[in-house]
Amino acid sequence: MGNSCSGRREVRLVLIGLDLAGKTSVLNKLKHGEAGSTTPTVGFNFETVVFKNIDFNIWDTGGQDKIRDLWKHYYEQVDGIMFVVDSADEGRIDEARVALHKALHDINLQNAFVCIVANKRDLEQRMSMDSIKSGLQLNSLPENRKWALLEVSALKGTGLDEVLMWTAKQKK
Ligand SMILES: Nc1nc2c(ncn2[C@@H]2O[C@H](COP(=O)(O)OP(=O)(O)OP(=O)(O)O)[C@@H](O)[C@H]2O)c(=O)[nH]1
Ligand SMILES: [Mg+2]
Repeated sequence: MGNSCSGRREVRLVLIGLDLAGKTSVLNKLKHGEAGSTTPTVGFNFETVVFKNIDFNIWDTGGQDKIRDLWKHYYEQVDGIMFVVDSADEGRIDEARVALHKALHDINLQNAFVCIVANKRDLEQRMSMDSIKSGLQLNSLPENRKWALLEVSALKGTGLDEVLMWTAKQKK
């Protein structure tokens, strides 16, 4: 209500994905224009990123195996998730798939949209987008799930505007 009165829109998002995927780097790049140097996230980070007059309220979680269980505490309060994948980590694409599908089965994410963010596209050893799509079994997502697979580089900043614009479109 407050949003419509002030003419401002809000999109609430949570960044999830395996450790080292680049979640914090994505958030840093969006907020500060630099991916910067990061350390593994243990608690969480929160930033409001303003883009095209929309407030993107973004939580960044830790992806290490032992703390992935914490992701679910954010699900109830978000409109959608950004699942970040390291495009160059073919060895862990199966692990990423399991984590993604587990999240999407959570009761609190049944109406959430999911933006799968293929990060580190600047790296030469990146997987093809088709391999990522099949590795994550995105074709098996149910018809009613709003999803997109988008390529970015948090390091270079490429593709990030498209990610924000896509999420804003789903919120409408
Ligand atoms: N080449 C390249 N490296 C990146 C990119 N994004 C992140 N990295 C590197 O990947 C490593 C992990 O980045 P983080 O942002 O800390 O990863 P994270 O997903 O937040 O990791 P956790 O907090 O442990 O879950 C760091 O060394 C980053 O510099 C990218 O777009 N390109
Ligand atoms: Mg992090």
